[in-house]
Order: sequence, then structure tokens, then C-alpha cells
Amino acid sequence: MKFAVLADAHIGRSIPLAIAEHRRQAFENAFSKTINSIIKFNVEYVFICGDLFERRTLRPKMVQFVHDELYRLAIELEKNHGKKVKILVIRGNHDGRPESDTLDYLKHPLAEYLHLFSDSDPIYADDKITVIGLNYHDKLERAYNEVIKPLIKELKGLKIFLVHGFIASYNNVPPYSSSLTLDDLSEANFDYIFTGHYHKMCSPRKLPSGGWVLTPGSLEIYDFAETPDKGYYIVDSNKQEFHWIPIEPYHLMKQVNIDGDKSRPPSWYEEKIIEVIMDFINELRSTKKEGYLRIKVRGKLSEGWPSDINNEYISELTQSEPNFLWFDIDTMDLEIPKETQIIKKDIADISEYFLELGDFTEVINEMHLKTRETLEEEASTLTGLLTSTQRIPLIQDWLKFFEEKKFKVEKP
Ligand SMILES: [Mn+2]
Repeated sequence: MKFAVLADAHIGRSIPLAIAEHRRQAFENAFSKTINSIIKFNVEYVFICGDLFERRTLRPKMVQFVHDELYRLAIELEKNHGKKVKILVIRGNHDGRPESDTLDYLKHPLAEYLHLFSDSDPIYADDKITVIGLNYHDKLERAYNEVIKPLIKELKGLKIFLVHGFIASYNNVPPYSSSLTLDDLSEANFDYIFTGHYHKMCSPRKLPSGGWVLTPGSLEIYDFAETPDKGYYIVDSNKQEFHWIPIEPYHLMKQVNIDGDKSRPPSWYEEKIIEVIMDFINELRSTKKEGYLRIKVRGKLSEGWPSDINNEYISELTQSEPNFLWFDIDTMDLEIPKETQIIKKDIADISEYFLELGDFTEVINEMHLKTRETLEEEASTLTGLLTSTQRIPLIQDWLKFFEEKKFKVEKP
């Protein structure tokens, strides 16, 4: 008997919002590609281990899309292999909550091919298999002990457990996250444990009990922290064979880190950024794909501000490449030198820069002095900046002066 095991399709995800349409398209594309691939195999069951949807940014037409794709999956499998198929789905943390579950939209009295697990009834059984489906729970261990453990003894036939949650020492579990242990799962005597929530594919692991645990990973690149190795599993239960089928990401999505080895001027970081962008453009060209890039700049500046990294040429470069959809340069971790943070006391009379403004130069001078005084008296010793409340009186003064002054507009 063959199964398809997939998870974390995240249909509707549109982050980063600046490229929302492209992102939605990527997740839809991954789902359709996966279905095109599954229908070539003679599978009798399809397991979807949570996060089919991303509820927060979902659009109604995408619910229709998923409904239609699942129908296509069932129809095509039956047409190709002459067997009725069952698609079993658990709820992930992104699908919503029991009271507002996106999966409810898929329910249809005629959709016999579809089984959605409910919190009150986590068992599916037919003459071939018994499946326990555990929807997402914040406290996974507690839910497992309270809901799943008491059911285990009753199970007959091939026993399968679906869960949307981490498995310790199988998945690389983030700190402070709830997880199940391999010992717990081994005790339960399942033949197969299929898991979602962990987005990176993990190789099949045989438990001491003889059962197998399997994490297929997500179908598309979820965020800039993820790598492009995406796909799903085909399982052959007779031969105990597992094939992970890669699904190629629709776009190039990549994060590149630039680390200053020592204090460097803004121009040094600028050059490095340009190098990274050129490499990415070459990659876009050789793969003929569209893509988006995040550059994280870390280290120390020897002078100036992060804003001294000149964006003009960088923007020009990215705009010259039609497949370059979006980029983001993150300089939050770039340390500013002490000299920049301290307001220099010997700043010359700044009015000379504003001579063209006539007598308004006086006002500028006055405001400059006032701002410097406020900074000296009230600025944070840590950042050298004022809080927004401290800035308000200064801004109000500026507004007053601007409103009083009527700048002459010369007609062209
Ligand atoms: Mn997920």
C-alpha cells in the first residue's frame, strides 16, 4: 500500500507583504505541483499534517482553489489507478483555532474522499488502517497524554499517528517549544508517525518498536531563514520504502549575511552589498527565475551612519534586472561608532549652509541650538537620542515656524 505524506502548504501566505501576490502564487504553485506529482503514484491515502492554510493572510478564492485541487487529486488518482483515495487532514497552528478553523470551509457532504480530524473525535478507521490525528495544541505533551494515550490500546490494523508538532531528537526543536519524545512514541507502538510543523525535511527514523517517524517539511520556502530543499514523501508500506520527492521552489528566495571582520567604513559595506547583489543577479539569470533577496549586514562601522551606505546605485542595479522582484537590506545589527553618537560641540555655524533661504536662516540657527541643548540635557546616554515625547515640543516649534513663513514659489 502506498501513501503520500505532506505538510505545511501554507496556502495564502503573503509575507513579505511588499511582494504579497508573488508569495501567494509561490505557495499555490507548490501545492499544484505536489498534486501533479502525487497522481503519478498509485497511492491510496494522502496525509496532510497541518498548516494547509495560512489563515491570517488568506483570500476566499484560495479556499476555492484548495477545494478544487483536492477534488482533482481524488478524481485523478481514481482515474489513473482505479482505486478510491482518502485524503486525511489535521489542523495546524496556521489553519486557525477550533472555533474558527479554515479547514471547515473544505467540508462538503459529497466529499467522501476527505476526512478532517476534529478535536472531539481524533480517530479514523477503515478495514485497512487506523489513524489518530492530533490537531495543533500549544501544550503538545499534555494533549498527547490526555487525548491520545488512552486511545492507543484500542487500535487495530496498520496504526498511523498524525501530529502537527515537534519531535525531540528527531526535529531540531527550537528552545522553549513543546515537543513529543521518541520514547513516548515508541511506547505507543504506531507503525507510522507523520508530522508537520517542522519545516525542514527529516530522513525516516526507525523506532525501537519497529515503527517509523517521518517529517516531510514544508512545500515552499516559508521565510528567509529557510533553505530551498522542499518536498513531500511517498511511502510504500509493503516494502517499507520511503521516497522524498523534491518540489522546486517557484522563486529564488535567499538571505545573505555580510559580516564586517573589523571596523569598516560605510563604503566597505556598500561594496560588499553590491557584490552580493551582482551574484544574485547572475543566479537569477542562470536559473531564469524571479527572486527576492534579504541582505543582513552585521559588524561595526568605523565612521558615519548605516544610512551613509548609498542606496542609489544598489537600487539602480536591482531595477535593471526585471526578475529581481524585491530586496531588503537589514542594518539593525550594524554597530555605530561612539564618535558618531556624540554630538560634536565644535560644530560650526550651520546657517552658512542655508544662506539661500534668506532670513529663515536665523530660525534654522535658533532651532539647531535649541535641539542641541535638548540633546545635551535629555538624550539617552545609551543611544544619544531623544524619546518621541521629548521630540514633540521641538517638532511643534518647527511646524509653527514653517507655518508663519511663506516661502515664495517661483513660477517656471
Ligand atoms: Mn507551518
